[in-house]
Amino acid sequence: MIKKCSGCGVVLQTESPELLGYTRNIDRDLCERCFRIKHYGDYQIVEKDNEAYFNILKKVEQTKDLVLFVIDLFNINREVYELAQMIKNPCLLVLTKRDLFASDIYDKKFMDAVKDLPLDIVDSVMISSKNNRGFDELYSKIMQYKKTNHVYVIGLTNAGKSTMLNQLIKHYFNKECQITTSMLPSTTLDMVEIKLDDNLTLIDTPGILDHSIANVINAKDLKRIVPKKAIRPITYQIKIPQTIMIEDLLRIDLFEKNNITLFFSNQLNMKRYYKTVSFLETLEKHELDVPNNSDIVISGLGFIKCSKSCHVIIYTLKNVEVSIRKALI
Ligand SMILES: Nc1nc2c(ncn2[C@@H]2O[C@H](COP(=O)(O)OP(=O)(O)OP(=O)(O)O)[C@@H](O)[C@H]2O)c(=O)[nH]1
Ligand SMILES: [Mg+2]
Repeated sequence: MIKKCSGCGVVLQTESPELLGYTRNIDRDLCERCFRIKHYGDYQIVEKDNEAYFNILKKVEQTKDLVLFVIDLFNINREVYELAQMIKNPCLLVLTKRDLFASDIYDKKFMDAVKDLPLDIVDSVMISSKNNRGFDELYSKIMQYKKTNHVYVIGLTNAGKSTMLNQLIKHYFNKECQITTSMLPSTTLDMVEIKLDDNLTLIDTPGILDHSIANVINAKDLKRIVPKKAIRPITYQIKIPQTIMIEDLLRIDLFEKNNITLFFSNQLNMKRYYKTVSFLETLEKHELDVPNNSDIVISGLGFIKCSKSCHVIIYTLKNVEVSIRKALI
């Protein structure tokens, strides 16, 4: 009989320690990888392609079940739109990680930023799994909009899907749920079904792999990049051409008068140079023409708000998506 890991959904096996799903004892509920993440914080990166993911989306599409479309507020990028285009089911938008932004920012700003996603949006809700905010509303909206007994959770990898489900299940179904969560991408590897009662089964899915910086750096560096608390934005008045450096992760060359605001983890060091510099030129170069009141999003790392339209050159790590959107804040 096939048994799946209750942490990540992968099929358990006792044959090959080097392959996914390995456990020494098939009576256990967790694979070795989930066990090590949970008990030792020992993250193991998994190479995954999106093919298996597209098959999961096809399965979801064949149903008319409600989808909780989870969006990480810190990482609203072009790839969120790409994923949205693949979902035809009715969607309850769940904007998560609200704790990463100051509480005096109106929620409506965030809601407005995603209202044009190409989805069949039935409603939206703002949550923070870290602060346990918005869960009453989330629960009641799930109950209000679900049409069948099954509700799927979909989003980019690392969006916070599994953390949200664990919280929801703990508080509203009085069950200790043990889906594995981690700050590295590709934690959930296959569908994880949690049957709560005869009327509701919640189904976690692996996130689609995007081009976040989380895919290209190690766990130690990622710990500093991921903001731990509300970001204190830093505004620079640009009067003459200059460069702003964020450690060895990002170089921003600015040429025209402007006001720019940086939203990055406050654990990262930023430095401004008023002269020509030649740092990080082996990294990937992006030349951007940014419209006024727009953000440059460096996927997973943060974003830069530009008040006026401008030409900007960015150097950042290879395979990290750099995109432009209307200013979030
Ligand atoms: N600050 C903050 N961090 C969160 C929140 N929810 C989740 N996280 C963090 O985001 C990271 C990813 O969380 P997961 O729940 O594993 O994300 P996922 O969407 O299930 O990821 P995959 O399984 O890889 O697709 C973890 O480091 C979580 O602690 C939140 O509300 N606020
Ligand atoms: Mg997950």
